[in-house]
Amino acid sequence: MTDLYRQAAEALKNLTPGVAVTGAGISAESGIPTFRGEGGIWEKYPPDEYATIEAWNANPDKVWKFWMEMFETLSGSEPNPGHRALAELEEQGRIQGVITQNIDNLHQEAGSKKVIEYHGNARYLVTDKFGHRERFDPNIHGGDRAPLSFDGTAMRPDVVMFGEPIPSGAMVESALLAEACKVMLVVGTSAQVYPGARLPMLAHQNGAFIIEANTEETDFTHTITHVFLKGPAGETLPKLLDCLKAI
Ligand code: BV8
Repeated sequence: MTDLYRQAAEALKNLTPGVAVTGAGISAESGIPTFRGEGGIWEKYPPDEYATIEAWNANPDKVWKFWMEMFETLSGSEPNPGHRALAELEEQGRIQGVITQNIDNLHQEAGSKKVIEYHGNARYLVTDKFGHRERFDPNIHGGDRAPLSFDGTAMRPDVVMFGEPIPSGAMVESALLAEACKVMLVVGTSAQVYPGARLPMLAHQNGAFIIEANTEETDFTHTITHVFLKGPAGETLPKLLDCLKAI
C-alpha cells in the first residue's frame, strides 16, 4: 500500500461525514466519452451549438440530434468498478452519498442510494412550460425531431444545459453537504464547470480533507487536493477500498 493510498484510506476511516463529488471521468470506463480533451463529446458537438439553453430554444430539432446520439451511448452503458466502489463506501458509512455532475444514472444502477443529480438525469424528458416528465423511450420519443408534449412544446432531456440554473434543491443540499463534510472524494472531474466546481473548494474552505482521483491533474490538484490518486477510477477506487479493509 503506497503512502498516498494509506493517507486517503485513513482519512475516509477517521473523518466523518464524507461525501463524493463525481464528473464525467468516472463514467469513461463505462463507455461514455467525457466532454473535454481528446475524443471528448465537445469535439464533435461544440457546446455553444448543442449544450446551451439558447441553442435548444433556437433549434430544438438540431439539438435533439445530439441527444439521440447521447441516448444511444447511455443505453449501452453499465456501471463500472468505480461506481460500485462508491456504492460500497456509502454502504460502509465512509461517505453519505454522491453529488454527481453526470446525467447517466450509473451511480444509482451501481447501488448508490443517496445521489444528488447536480445536472439532472438524461433518462427522463421534461417540458419547460408545465414540467411534464416522461421516462425516455426510443420507441416512443426516438426520431429526428424533438418529441412534443400535450401543450405542443418540445420535450427536452431533464438535464441542466449551459445557461440554466442548477435545480435549487440539488444546489442547496450539495452546498450544505460540501460545507459540513470532513473528507471529500473528488472523482473524474476537470473542475471547469461552475457552480459544480465550487463544491470541492467549499469543502476545502471548511477544513475538509480532499482526495482527488483522476487520470490527469486538474486545477484542484496543486491548490486544494491533499491526496491525488492518479489513474482510472475503475482502478483507483477499488484499490482505495482494499486499503481501507487493510488498515
Ligand atoms: C449556470 C449536462 C447560471 C448536460 C452540463 C465563465 C466562467 C465561469 C463560469 C461560466 C463562464 N461562462 C459561463 C459560465 C457558467 C457555465 C460554465 O461553468 N461554463 C464553463 C464551461 C466555463 N455554467 C453554467 O452554465 C451552469 N449554469 O451557471 O447558470 C444561471 C443562474 C440563474 C439563472 C440562469 C442561469 C450549468 C452548467 C451545467 C451544464 N451541463 N451537463 C450534459 O451532460 O450534456 S455540464 C457538463 O460538464 C457535464 O455535466 C459534465 O459532467 C460537466 C463537468 O465536466 P466534467 O464532469 O468535469 O467532465 P470533463 O469531460 O470536463 O472532465 C472529465 C475529467 O475526467 C477530466 O479531468 C479527465 O482527466 C478525467 N477522467 C477521464 N477518464 C477518467 C477520468 N478520471 C478518472 N477515471 C477515468 N477513467
